[in-house]
Amino acid sequence: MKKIAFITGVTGQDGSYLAELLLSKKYIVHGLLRRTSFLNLDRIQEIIDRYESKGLLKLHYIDLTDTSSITNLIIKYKPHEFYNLASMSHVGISYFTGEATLNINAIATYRILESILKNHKKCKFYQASSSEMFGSTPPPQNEKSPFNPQSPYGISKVAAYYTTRYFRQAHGLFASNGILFNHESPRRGLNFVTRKITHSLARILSGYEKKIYLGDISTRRDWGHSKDYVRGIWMILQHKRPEDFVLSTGKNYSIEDFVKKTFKILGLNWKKFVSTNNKNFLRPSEVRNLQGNSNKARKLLKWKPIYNLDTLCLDMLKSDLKLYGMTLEQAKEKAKKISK
Ligand code: NAP
Ligand code: F7E
Repeated sequence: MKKIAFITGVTGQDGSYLAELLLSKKYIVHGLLRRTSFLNLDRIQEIIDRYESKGLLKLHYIDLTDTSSITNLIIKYKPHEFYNLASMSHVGISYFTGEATLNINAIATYRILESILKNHKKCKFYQASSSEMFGSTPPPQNEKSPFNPQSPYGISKVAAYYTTRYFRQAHGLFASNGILFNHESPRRGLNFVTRKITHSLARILSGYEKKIYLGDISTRRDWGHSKDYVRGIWMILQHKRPEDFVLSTGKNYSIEDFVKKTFKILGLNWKKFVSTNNKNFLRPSEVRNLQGNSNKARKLLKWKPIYNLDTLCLDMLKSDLKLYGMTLEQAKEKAKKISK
């Protein structure tokens, strides 16, 4: 019998890669999405075209503030695995929408787990926890490091993390947290710093923009590739016991390092095109330094990332250049002209 997986956040970066991975492993995937005034299916259009008519991919509208919209689907389809990836995932925006962030990221996790407990206790549950929970705790951070969240987003993820542990410890659910450090890809949202840099650079070369306006570029992150991380997410639910795992590369770089690497690919002097400390992108409190220790996942799950920061940067830049009709070679030629 084919396994059935539910994915909230299937239209997002990780949800779309995870859906592809599970379909390649012969799962039946149910993508749970919210209603939007403008259909937002770009990241999953390819798998819709390939799998929906065969009944292997099914999409359902839900609302994370509406428990019965989720419960009805759990009762009807009895999933083997439930991946809770939906969230208000932008840390900077969470300072302006704290209450909604807690509702969607934390309370919805409680709603889903309570529904699983009442209706389908055998279902395994994955919670998309985040390195933002460590906040100001100095690196390296692992599963035992204390949480010191610095934003409504971080607070919401800590609450969801403990909710997941509570349903595991008190009620015996197979419920696991993946504590994932930053991971990016060509499918990353345009207002996260890495994608903003690669996408704006492609626009500069195409003549649509002159400069990239950034906030604090001295903060440091441990960046991996989403494709590597969704493989780890799946492995976490295949482990023999429900447990919490950090997924990270173990390397850390500043935002400035990411800018330099990206501009270097095209031989451009970044200082001419980047303006920093723009107040629109400064946060009331910052997470300054994240570097994960993922030894537990590497040992118990045999997970390890394939991409490093250079291959990640190149993948993202090439994809954004392609959006503007350019190959890497053509972009290098344009770069020579604009740097004169
Ligand atoms: P993403 O690209 O921003 O995707 C978020 C998904 O959540 C989208 O499908 C979005 O739907 C959905 N969503 C947001 N608000 C919702 C609501 N009110 N109701 C229903 N769906 C809603 O994020 P991601 O990078 O794939 O991250 C996946 C998960 O991992 C998130 O929970 C994130 O917080 C967590 N995480 C991410 C990272 C990272 O570095 N990427 C690291 C650690 C943890 P729309 O498409 O309609 O907006
Ligand atoms: O910021 C600085 C910013 O928004 C990274 C989410 O996936 O990872 C992500 O959260 C750093 C911060 O990601 C700009 O202040 C400078 O120090 O790309 P980001 P994030 O906040 O680390 C964690 C693990 C998650 O769980 C989240 O869901 O870059 N920065 N200038 C900027 N950031 C943005 N967005 N835009 C700027 O112009």
